Amino acid sequence: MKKVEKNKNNEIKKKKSTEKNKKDSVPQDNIIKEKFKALKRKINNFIHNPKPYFRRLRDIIVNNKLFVVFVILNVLNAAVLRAFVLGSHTIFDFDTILADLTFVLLIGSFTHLFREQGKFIYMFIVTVLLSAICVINSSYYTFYSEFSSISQLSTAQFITDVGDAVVENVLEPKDLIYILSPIILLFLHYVYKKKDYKYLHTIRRNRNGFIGTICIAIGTGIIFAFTLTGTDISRLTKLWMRESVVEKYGIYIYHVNDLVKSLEPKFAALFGYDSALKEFNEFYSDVKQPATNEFTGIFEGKNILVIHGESMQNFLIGLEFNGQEVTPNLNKLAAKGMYFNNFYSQVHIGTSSDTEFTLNTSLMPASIGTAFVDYADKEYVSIPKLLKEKGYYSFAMHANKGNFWNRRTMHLNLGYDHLYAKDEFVIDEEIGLGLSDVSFFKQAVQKLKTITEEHDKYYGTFIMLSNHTPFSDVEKYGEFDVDIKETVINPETGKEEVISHPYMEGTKLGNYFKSAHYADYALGIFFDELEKERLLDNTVVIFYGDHDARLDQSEYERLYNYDITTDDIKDEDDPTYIDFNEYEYELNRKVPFIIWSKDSDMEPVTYSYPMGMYDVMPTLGNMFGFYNKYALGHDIFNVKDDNIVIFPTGNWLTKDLYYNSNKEEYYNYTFDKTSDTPNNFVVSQKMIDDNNQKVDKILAVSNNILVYDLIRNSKK
Ligand code: GP9
Ligand code: MN
Repeated sequence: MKKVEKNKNNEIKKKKSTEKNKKDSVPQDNIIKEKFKALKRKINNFIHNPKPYFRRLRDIIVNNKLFVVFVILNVLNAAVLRAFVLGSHTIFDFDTILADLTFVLLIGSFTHLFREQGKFIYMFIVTVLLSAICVINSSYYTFYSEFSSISQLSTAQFITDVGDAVVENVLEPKDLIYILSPIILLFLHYVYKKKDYKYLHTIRRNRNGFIGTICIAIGTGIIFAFTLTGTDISRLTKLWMRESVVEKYGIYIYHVNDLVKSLEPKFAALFGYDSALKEFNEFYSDVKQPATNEFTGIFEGKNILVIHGESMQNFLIGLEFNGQEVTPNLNKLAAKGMYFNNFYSQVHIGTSSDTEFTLNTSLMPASIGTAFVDYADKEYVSIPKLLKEKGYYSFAMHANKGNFWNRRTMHLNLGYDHLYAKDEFVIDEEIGLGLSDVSFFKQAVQKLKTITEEHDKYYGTFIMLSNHTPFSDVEKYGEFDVDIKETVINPETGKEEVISHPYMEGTKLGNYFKSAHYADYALGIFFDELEKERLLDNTVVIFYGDHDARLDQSEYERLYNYDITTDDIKDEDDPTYIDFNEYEYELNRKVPFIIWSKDSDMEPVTYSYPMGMYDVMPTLGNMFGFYNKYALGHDIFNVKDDNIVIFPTGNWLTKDLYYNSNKEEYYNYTFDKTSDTPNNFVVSQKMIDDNNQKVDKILAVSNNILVYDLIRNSKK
């Protein structure tokens, strides 16, 4: 059977080649004219009698069964991912389905160029890869509220280090449904194969199939292109709002685009450098050192002790269970210092390292990759460098490996004199990712004693570790009850007894409270030891939460809507039901920022100015007497309520609204949710447009500093 077919093919081939020779003798433009005529005839025929064409289409579909299944499965996977991550309404987004279809058809078209089983193998490999993209993004989004990026390949080592955290905290059954696609494809391959080979249309290479599929893809691509707005195109090119790129273009095109963008830094010197430098020079041309204020120079010459509070969110402050504070020591610090309760960490995928970067440079995190890993060789103006000019010794202590987040290299580049990492600590008690915070702080104080003997002034950062997701080392955190205890009179005995309502015990959020309580306990020990060693004298303590705990929005439902009378979640119709919507969730990700000095006569004040990590450097600069011209944030005491906090996603926040640039909508977060008066807060479109422009500019200038090394290169 096979042999006969082969002979037939040879005959066909021969025939074709003689036809080709004939054609070669005809002038070229005549051939084109003929082809046009034929096409016109076909279109006319189609208009007057479309039936045979539809019949033909049906035949093509039937004869390409497995290819059709391949296309449907991969388009479906992308739609399911959107539905899970961006909301069920996105599953039927016709434009995005077209985009996915275009991509799958394009990549699938090569199937026709393979022979026999090669066709199936190609489709299978593509499906495995595309499903893997869905699995990775599904779980990655849960963890980082962001789509993954190819640039994270360079940060993969850190992801493996926190790997257990990812698996335990993130990988859920919903992340694995995409694996069904390759399984279905494999199954159908065997089912169809048993019957005949028709499912592959032909076992030969099929050039027409290849060209035909590409033509269909071009058709769907053109229809999709008609749905694009200017904003859609700009988002694709800038890639700061990955979410909106996925929502419009689908996960596959997003990843192709991301791949291209990831390669961009490598070609930076070749493309766009001149315009980036021009924009940079214009942006900084009229930047002047800001005016002085009541805080100018108040801490000049004092030691700076910075505490990097791993995953410490602001809502922990003041939170109690059964009259017990979750963070009593932090509460005390907030009560006696300058406490900023509307402060955001502005991190991107570099989490801890992004916070350290933004705090020390007042620049935004990298839009692709991370500053600490991918841009560690660029020049930055930083707190340690500026303090060095004033005679300070700068160091950081962290009981994790020194190369985690590339700290060893990047800290040096930022001007730190020394990183006391894991190798300089005795690992005598482990919690979560490594050395317990209690042991870390005890050992750190001893090191600090030596440092103060050897150096006049210091800027030291103490990076905590224990309160890191997945918060599962519960038995090591010590006792802290997160269920509700109630004292009742037993009707039978008439005696008082304590009953327990199942509130947060056993939940991820409940475990986070226990973990945070432990970290706070460690902080208490740190302060006691510092005091004992008289290391708080002439010293300013700065505390910040480095980013949120990366817990799912759904985790908060029980916290805010638990009904003690029914031991269940309140009904949404209940008047006391708290709508912890996506905006409340975003706002709740804020972290505490506290400045306190034992020997300052400053009044303790709580400030609610909108403030971001990028405002820390200018604010401290004013207090300690250093200035960074390239800072993108502001001294908070100069801008106060007029500040804007921008996020790497392009979202931003002002004193009363949070703007989601993907959805192009704002949320007024200052309205009184308990009042009956509707929230009729209105802002002008001009204000939104102006802020969007400002945010775009700041993100572009910041990212270009990293990509094109503009601080260094602008001096040339
Ligand atoms: C690792 C620690 C945690 O050393 O700082 O990093 P994170 O996972 O929070 O970015
Ligand atoms: Mn962190």
